Amino acid sequence: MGILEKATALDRQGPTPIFEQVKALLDAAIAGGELAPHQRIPSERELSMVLGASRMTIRQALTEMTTEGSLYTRSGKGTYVADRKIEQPLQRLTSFTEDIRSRGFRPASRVLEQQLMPASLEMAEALGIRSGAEIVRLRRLRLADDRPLAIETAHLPHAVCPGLLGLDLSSASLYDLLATRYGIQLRSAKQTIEASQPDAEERGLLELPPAVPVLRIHRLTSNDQGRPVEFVRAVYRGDRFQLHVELR
Ligand code: 16G
Repeated sequence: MGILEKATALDRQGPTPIFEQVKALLDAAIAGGELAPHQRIPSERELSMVLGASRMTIRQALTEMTTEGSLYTRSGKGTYVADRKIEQPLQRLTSFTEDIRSRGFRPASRVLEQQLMPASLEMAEALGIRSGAEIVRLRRLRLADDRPLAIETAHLPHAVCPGLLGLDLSSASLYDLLATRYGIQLRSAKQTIEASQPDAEERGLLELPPAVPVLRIHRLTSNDQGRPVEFVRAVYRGDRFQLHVELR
């Protein structure tokens, strides 16, 4: 049964506010695939008529869903279903490839830059190597189902992964290569996350609609002996990415 035939599903006597019930109906239609990403949803007027709720109630539901990121509006054109968000679990150390696959998307990368270079003072301090020591710098645009999601710039001491740049980094997972080629067991990471505005290049690469912010994530990842192995600066699309953590 479609969303537009669910008028009877609203419970007018119960304790749940009507706008919450409208949200739940729309959420269920999105989760069930009846409303697909980028599909236009029925207008406020149509929803109000079919569901038998006031336009104000419908508007409240749509506004909240827009703020929460499950819908977006295009001025003068209506309200649309947003892309599903991709979650990164924060309890476990996972790779981009794992995160994307576990959400049912196909991961891929476009290598934007790869080079050997001397470690700057900042990089050397982060990685616990001497300044000027050779590091691998790998900048990749990370894609989920061919749509850009993040730009990640990783820095690794070349001594721990000699010859890394000779490998195909556009299809492989960096973490898989570190494990299988170099026997590196990544054990822990320190990560900082902040909201930010993208610069023009980032906006272009990420194909960001106007006014969408990004998450800047820095990660220092260490091996099973506690030695830093990678320092990453990443920029994730704020509208497609969610960080999840369970607090006890
Ligand atoms: C994650 C990591 C990144 C790492 C990458 C490896 C963040 C926030 N997270 O995206 O540090 O380099 O996974 O992914 O930067 P891969 O194994 O798929 O190449």
